[in-house]
Amino acid sequence: MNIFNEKIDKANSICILGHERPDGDCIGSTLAIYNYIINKYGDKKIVKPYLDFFSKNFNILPNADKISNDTMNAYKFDLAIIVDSSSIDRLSDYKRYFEEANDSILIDHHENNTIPSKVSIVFPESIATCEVLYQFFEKEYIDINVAKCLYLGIATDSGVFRYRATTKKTFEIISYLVSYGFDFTEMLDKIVFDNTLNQRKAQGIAFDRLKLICKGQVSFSYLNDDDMKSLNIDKKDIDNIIVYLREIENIKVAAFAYQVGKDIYKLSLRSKSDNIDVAEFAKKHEGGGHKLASGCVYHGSIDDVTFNFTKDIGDFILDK
Ligand SMILES: [Mn+2]
Repeated sequence: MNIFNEKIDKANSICILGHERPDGDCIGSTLAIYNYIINKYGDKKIVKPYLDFFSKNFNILPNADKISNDTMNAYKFDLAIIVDSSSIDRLSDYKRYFEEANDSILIDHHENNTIPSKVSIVFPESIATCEVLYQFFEKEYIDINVAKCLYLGIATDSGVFRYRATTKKTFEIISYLVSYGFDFTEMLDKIVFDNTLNQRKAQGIAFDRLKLICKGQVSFSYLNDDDMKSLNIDKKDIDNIIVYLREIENIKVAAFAYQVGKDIYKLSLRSKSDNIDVAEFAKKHEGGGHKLASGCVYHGSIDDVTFNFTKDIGDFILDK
């Protein structure tokens, strides 16, 4: 029995925690573990997954309705399993469940993970936490429900199997998972590709304002509070805009600003060049993230933000 299964075996009560604003890999990992434990132990253990609110599109995943956003449960769990989270702050209000648990195990793929878990399983070369998890699951307890969750996590974190960290091993795992015979096309459409009409309209506004700055090396656009109010959408509805801003020829960096308060904008950043580490840039501007994907904060009107960001990112990529 590997350490992951040993920890689960010993614990009578288990909470599963992920990062704030959970993405497909985070939700997929959380539910894969939940379904796996249920398959293996039935109702013999208390298992509680906790995550922030997420898009209702994920509700097609098996047992998504078991995920709670209660941050006030006074219960102390035997074991906290943390997935896909690189630092303690990213656990947001659920970190107390981790801190109060007797034991903990972290499963992740973020390099330089700083979570002080009793056991840490971090494989930075893996495209997704779900890819790491697959290697620790006992095959006989993987069923179609677990397979769907693992598939979704790997598909979303790999940009549907196109990012560089997608490997032969990724496809071997996927080949095994699809053998369970679920409709992955429908799942990808519902969770990854389908947009609401107003999401498409928001993208339209962002495309309309899209410009190339820094001599064509950086794409930039924004949405403000009024845009989001008029379309009745919020932050999670505009997550994917940065993906489209990245898909422009000859750019090195894509940037998308969205208003989060009076004179405050958050910027999502994507690098298309291995030489440009946007996490390094973000750290100088109240943010952080990965080398190729990060986020930061700018203050002022959108004209101030545009002006200052153009100057800062221009200086940053100058010698790269
Ligand atoms: Mn991930």
